[in-house]
Amino acid sequence: MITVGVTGFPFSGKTKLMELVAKYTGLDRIEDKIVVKVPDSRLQRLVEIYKPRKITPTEMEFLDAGALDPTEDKITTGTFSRLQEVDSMVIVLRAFKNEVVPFIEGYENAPDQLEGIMDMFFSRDIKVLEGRIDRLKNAKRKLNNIEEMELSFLERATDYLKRNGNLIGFEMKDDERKFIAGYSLMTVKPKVVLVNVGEGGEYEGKDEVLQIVKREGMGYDELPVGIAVELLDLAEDEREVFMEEYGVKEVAIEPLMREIMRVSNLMVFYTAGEKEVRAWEVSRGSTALDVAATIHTDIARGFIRAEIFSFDDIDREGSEKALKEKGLIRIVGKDHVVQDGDVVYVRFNV
Ligand SMILES: Nc1nc2c(ncn2[C@@H]2O[C@H](COP(=O)(O)OP(=O)(O)OP(=O)(O)O)[C@@H](O)[C@H]2O)c(=O)[nH]1
Ligand SMILES: [Mg+2]
Repeated sequence: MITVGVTGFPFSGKTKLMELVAKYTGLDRIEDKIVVKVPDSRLQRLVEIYKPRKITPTEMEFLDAGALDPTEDKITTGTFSRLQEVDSMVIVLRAFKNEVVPFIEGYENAPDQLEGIMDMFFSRDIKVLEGRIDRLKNAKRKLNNIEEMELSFLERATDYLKRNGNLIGFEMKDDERKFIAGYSLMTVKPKVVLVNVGEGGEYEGKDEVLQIVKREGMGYDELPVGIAVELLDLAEDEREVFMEEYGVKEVAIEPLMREIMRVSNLMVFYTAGEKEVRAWEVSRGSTALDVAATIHTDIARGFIRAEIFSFDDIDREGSEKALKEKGLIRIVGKDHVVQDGDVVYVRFNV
């Protein structure tokens, strides 16, 4: 299960977003951590075809990680330590009008908030990397080979980060990647920017926000979070009337979740039978063997071959039998690269 930390400036609507997530999942109160079953139309279609006894969607956990505030180091430090623990984050930017809710001075519009947050991430990461460099350099003993390797890597990474503001395009070997994972850097974590827009959906500085999003390789979504929470209480036909009136395009969190999956470089594959239809998440580019290991280590260990077909094929043909007759089920080995939406059956023996 992928975990998502919700953060942003104070009063940007982080708790409101948690309320929306809660409502969405049928919880009647807001909690700091909420697990959401990821809505999946492909999974629903497979259920129609297989009529399984059990249905298992993927899940996503949302955590309210708290505020990032350039004027309050202590609050920000607490938020960093919670963000360290999550796989990805949603950065909520405030673009709604509300006279009673104050802004932090100098951060009244969305692009300034986003640049402010990027600066906080950058400074914090430089501090983490330089702290580690100091510790290694000041060790009162001879460094072992791995530590020597780490030190030279740290110096290169810090230099690159200082020059580029992020580590996009920084070349790493596989064992260096492990170092990076250990530091839990904010600049490296997959991020989706969620602009909390007000009525009408327009906001100042959208072009700049989109530019920063592109530069930093982040995902993007916009949602009138406050209004969406209220609209979810209405019956569907009533809701549509109000959506039109308020100029609201979307009250659902699916697009946000899709963006989180995309920037996290994840895709979904399925296993399907009479017993269970299940969705699984794996990294893009995973092989049949990776997929087998996701299902069960024993299945990977005893891997013989995998039988694979695409969702689109079974969606069109309507049954596995039809796929067999048309030769649309492929038999593949360990190294075959699985695609998003593939349905996989692994043959194994233990
Ligand atoms: N008009 C309007 N008000 C909103 C919206 N979203 C949040 N608010 C209000 O703004 C205030 C702050 O919202 P929260 O969701 O508590 O913000 P937060 O980011 O959790 O704030 P902290 O946890 O204090 O950092 C509350 O009074 C909300 O009711 C919105 O979309 N529109
Ligand atoms: Mg809050």
